Amino acid sequence: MDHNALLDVLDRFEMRGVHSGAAGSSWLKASGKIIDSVDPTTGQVLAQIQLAGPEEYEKVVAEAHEAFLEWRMIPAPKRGEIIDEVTQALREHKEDLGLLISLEAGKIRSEGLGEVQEAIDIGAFSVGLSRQLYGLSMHSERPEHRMFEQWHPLGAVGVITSFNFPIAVWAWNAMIAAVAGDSVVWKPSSKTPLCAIATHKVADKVMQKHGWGGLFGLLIGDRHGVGGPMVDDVRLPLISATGSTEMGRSVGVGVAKRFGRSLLELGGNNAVIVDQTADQNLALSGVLFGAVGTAGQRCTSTRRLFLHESIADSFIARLTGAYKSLRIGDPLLDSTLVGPLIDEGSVKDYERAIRLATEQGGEVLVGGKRIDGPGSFVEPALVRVPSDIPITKEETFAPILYVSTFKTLSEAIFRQNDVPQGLSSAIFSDSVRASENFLSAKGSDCGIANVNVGTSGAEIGGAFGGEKETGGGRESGSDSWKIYMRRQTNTVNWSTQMPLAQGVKFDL
Ligand code: UN1
Repeated sequence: MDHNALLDVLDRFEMRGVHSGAAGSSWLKASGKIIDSVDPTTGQVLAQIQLAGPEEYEKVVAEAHEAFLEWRMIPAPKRGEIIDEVTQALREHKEDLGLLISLEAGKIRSEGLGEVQEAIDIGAFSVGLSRQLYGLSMHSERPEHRMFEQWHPLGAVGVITSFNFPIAVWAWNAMIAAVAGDSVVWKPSSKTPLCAIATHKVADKVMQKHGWGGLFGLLIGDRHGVGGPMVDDVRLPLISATGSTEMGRSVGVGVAKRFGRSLLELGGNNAVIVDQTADQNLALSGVLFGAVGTAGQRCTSTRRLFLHESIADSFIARLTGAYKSLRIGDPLLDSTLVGPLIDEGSVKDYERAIRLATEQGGEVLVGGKRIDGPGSFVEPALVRVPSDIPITKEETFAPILYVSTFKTLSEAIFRQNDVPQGLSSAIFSDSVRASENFLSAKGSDCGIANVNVGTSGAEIGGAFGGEKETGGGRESGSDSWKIYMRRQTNTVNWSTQMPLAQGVKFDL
């Protein structure tokens, strides 16, 4: 597959040249600065995007708010029917959207397609959900009274997404928000603007057809023009933000100041424990995909590996062999397993972490260098560490795996939890006792804990997110929809009396 020949995907989405980064009910003339969308494989500029400025911000948010006021009164199953069509449109564009993810985010072909599939899956989930936004009913303590709760739409939802899942994480939020009766204002990463523009075009075409242009707004901009104003804007009762812990801290504090809700999905520092009973073939593939898949640029990527001392040497030998045979290169080639990092900043972060790990006593077993030539390529690194040295407590968004040994399961669990982040975790074990210990209240402290399944690649059906500096939010499946709605408790008195709760008397 010739990399350059694939650039005509940009024509299919009409994205050559300079493109505006602001869309409400129609594309707006943007007034901010112009940025480049860069192909991380070649360093070539794919297109340019003019960022949204304050005027476009105002227009898009006002339109989303107006659209919400109408959309909230459409019955949820009818909203679901429209989202069903959006999902179908994503299916029809799966190839092209997947290609674009490979071009702009550098994911290998199968992961680019997998990400679009994840967006399709959450669409299908949301359609079903549109008939299941259930509230409970309670038995009132007063005679002839009825108590129940209902879930109402919340408002326009601000969605801030990161470069590493440039389409799926928008879909996690937007599909559920839409069936819940909310509108959406999307601020994508300015590292992957084309993925956002194309996705917006696909979804918006369906929305326009039904007269709902403006329900999904798009604002590609910086912190000054878009991010900051979103955080402060009371017309956005929920801000759902994915990205670094540093970003999440400022979003969380800012939104809390105005008593808004935030849904934060921030950094992870995910570990795998392999015990002495583990099926080592399973463990090897789970660790390999977790650590080097997506070039280590998932929130869920495996960053730490704890091996039982009795199996450590043989496992490390096999893992080292696997690392040596990784095919690194153009993500569009079918044979490639590891694509580039997103940009030079990420390469620098990788180099810094390798340097610090070495200074702190780690030994690089394989990889550890940037690869010369065009593009932001590095060799996935396996670093043996003598203990939990400081660098192992940080999330570096790159393929670096810190390996160490343990003697007892409780030691391994303690060390796994002994980091500021709490997103994903896994144990490879054939022992029921060890696995259940790992999943118990005194086990993993993460939002995701797996047995014989790696740390990354979660399905959409479960709630996704984590504890501590990961931010505490849950999005995607299970009952994550509740944060996109407001709960109302209702009591109806159908008697001819006015009894008070708790037996209080207040008669004249
Ligand atoms: C992310 O990296 O922000 O579980 C999301 C996974 C994917 C989602 C990752 N389904 O790895």
